Amino acid sequence: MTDTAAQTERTLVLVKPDAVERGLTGEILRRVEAKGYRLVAAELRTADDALLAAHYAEHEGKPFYAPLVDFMRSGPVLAVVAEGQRVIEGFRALAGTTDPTGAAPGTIRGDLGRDWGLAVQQNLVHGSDSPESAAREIGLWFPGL
Ligand code: RTP
Ligand code: MG
Repeated sequence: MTDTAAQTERTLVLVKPDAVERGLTGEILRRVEAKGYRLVAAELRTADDALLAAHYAEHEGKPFYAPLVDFMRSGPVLAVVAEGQRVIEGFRALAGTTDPTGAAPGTIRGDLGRDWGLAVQQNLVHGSDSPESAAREIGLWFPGL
C-alpha cells in the first residue's frame, strides 16, 4: 500500500434537517465535491429514535442530548458517505466550528449557519470526528456499505 492510499478515508456527512428545510443541500454537496471529495452513497431519510440514540451515544446524558435528538428527527436528513484524502479532518474544516456564530467565514457553518437563539445549535451539518467514529457511523447509516 502506498502512503497516498493509506490516507484515503471515508466519512459520514449528515445534512441536518435545518439545512434540508432551507434548501441548502445542493450548496453543501457542491462544497464537498469542489474540495475534491467523491460521493460514495447518499440517502434522504427521517431518522428514528434507535438510529439517533446509537449515532449520538457519546452525548447521552448531556443537557443538549434530548433537544438534539428531537431536532434531528424533526425532518429528513441527507446522509452521505464521502471519500478522499484525509476527508475526515477535511470535511470538519469545511464545516467549521460547532457554533455557527463563531465559525470562520468560508466554512459551511460560518457562511450559512444562523444563530436561532436555541440551546442546541442548528448547525446544518454533521461530520465524523475520527476514523473510529466514521467506521461506526457509516455502519449505522449504511449497513450494507
Ligand atoms: P457534529 O457531531 O454534528 O459534526 O458536530 P460537532 O462535532 O461540532 O459537535 P458535537 O460536540 O459532536 O455535538 C453534536 C451536535 O450537538 C449539538 N450541540 N449543541 N451546547 C449546545 O447547545 C450543543 N452542543 C452540541 C450540535 O448540533 C452539534 O453539532
Ligand atoms: Mg461531533
